[in-house]
Amino acid sequence: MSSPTVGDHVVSRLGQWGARRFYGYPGDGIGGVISAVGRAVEAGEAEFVQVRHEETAGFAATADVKFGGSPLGVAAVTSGPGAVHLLNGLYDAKLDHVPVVALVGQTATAALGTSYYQELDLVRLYGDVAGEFVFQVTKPEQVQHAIDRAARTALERRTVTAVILPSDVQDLDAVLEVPDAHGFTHTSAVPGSLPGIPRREALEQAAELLRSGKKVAILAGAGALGATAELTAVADALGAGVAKALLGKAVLDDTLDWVTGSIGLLGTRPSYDLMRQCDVLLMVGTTMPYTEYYPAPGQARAVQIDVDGTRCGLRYPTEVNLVGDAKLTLQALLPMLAGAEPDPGWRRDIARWNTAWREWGEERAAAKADPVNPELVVRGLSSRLEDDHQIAVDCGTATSWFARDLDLRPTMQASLSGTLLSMGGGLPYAIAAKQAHPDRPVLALIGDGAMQMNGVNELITVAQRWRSWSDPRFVVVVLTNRQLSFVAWEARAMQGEVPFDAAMDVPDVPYAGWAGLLGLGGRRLEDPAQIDDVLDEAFAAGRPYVLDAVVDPNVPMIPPHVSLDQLLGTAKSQLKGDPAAREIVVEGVRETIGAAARALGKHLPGT
Ligand SMILES: Cc1ncc(C[n+]2csc(CCOP(=O)(O)OP(=O)(O)O)c2C)c(N)n1
Ligand SMILES: [Mg+2]
Repeated sequence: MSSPTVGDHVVSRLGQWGARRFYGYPGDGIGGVISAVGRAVEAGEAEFVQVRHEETAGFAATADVKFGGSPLGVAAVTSGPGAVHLLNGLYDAKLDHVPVVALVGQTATAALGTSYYQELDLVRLYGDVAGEFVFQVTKPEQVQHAIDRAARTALERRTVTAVILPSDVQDLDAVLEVPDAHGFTHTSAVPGSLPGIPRREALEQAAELLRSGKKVAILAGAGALGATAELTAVADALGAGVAKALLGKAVLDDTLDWVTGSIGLLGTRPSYDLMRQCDVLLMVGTTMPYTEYYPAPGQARAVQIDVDGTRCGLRYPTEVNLVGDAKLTLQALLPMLAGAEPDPGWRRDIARWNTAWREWGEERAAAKADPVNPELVVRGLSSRLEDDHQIAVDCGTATSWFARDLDLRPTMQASLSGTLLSMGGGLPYAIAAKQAHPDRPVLALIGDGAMQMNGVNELITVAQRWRSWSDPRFVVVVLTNRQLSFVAWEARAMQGEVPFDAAMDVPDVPYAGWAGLLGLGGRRLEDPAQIDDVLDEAFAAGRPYVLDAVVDPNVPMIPPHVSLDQLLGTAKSQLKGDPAAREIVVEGVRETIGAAARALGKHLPGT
């Protein structure tokens, strides 16, 4: 074998960090690295997942880590346009605190600075997204420390780092042994120890505060995933109710009567009440940004657990901040909580709110719609999910129905672009979930706008790869409402505006037909009477399946606390002659206002 190149060194050193799956797209700017990945694939030491667009490589590298596949995500893309395309996917990782290393090609060193074709100032361009560490390699001796530092920084800071590689440098002979001489650095590819337990005094202070609560609320986020048993034990010891941020939705079973489900604008009314009526708040692994869904400032005494101390006290004025691993910290707290005396009526109230919310959910889903009610479709998915299902969700009304209508359990995994809230992540996430665990079934829930943004393209990747998955079950549910419905609702509710058709309407595309052309299964659902039939067919299919559900864009997304302002905004837009007004009024008076009022009635304290 010829001597290893810089590209080979990059790949093998990342392998030492456990990063062996490369999502990407080739180009001459990254040619030397791609060839090296090819050699590693041949040797059984790496995997290359070709996607259809560099942005989706970024989403998939992020999701691979979120679904527990790779410890560290890697995206490899070419210079110029490839580098620009990748950015959005990398921002998804950065905002959701996922470690990802970007390998980005660059113009050859001799041409750098000449306004060469595809030449961009990548150190500057990546200076924000990879602000913790972005480095342009110009000599083979730098590879070891560049990769070690990129990997370590990404892992320790849970962020994005970038290594930029001019094309000629990638093909130079590797320097695997850095000289033992002045000016050379020798680095380690051994990860740091994992985060641990906070100091005992801080734990005792937190325990004392938590024990003082009569009505304790817990807010659990992505950082709590994997700590189901500990979270349950602490919640039981405190008689607490638990609400979940979107990225932490799988941590506790949605059907437990002390779990109020999702929180925030897309969340549940019981989560809102839980926060607004508690006297003590425990936040675990979350910085859920919608501050109006926390207790009012001054209402509750609060403790926060987070691996990153810089995120403590960011959303609520906490009194004790425990910096440590969620599972270990909860474990350490548990014995200190003995003697807590929660109000016995608190969990009863929570259970009652949950019952009322569930009844309302059933009413909403059963409401007549044209042609199919999206909530009915999503509710139909719940009963069909397997214990080991992996669920990927896109940004749109799908996010709302996922938050409210899909019942998850801790054996499942679910994720989305949670903080960047980018459209177009759903299918790349679903593909990454399969690459992470090819033996587990996958469900993707995607709006038609998002499907048109990245989904129709990435379905090609599904067609390209599915035969390599040991379990081929991969159901894509497209919510075809021929509209960017989420933003149409935002325009109505937040601005009191009439949605502007030319901006909001999206073309009708036969997604199931497209799946058929690609050799995948699929069917369009237009008749609500066929929901069960089509769902059964989709979940039993022995190959990926696109369920193209034609749903009503006018089924209202009602915020959990139905603010009067928002209802008035909706009414104002209708008065201005919203073309959907007639349907919204027909459905809306009965559903939006009628059902909201019924639910509110059931929730009023003391009723
Ligand atoms: C990349 C990107 N562009 C625009 C938005 C703003 N946005 C949020 S939801 C949404 C509509 C999504 O439409 P669709 O996928 O059809 O789902 P629907 O809401 O209709 O169910 C838009 C445009 C975004 N979040 N991300
Ligand atoms: Mg839509």
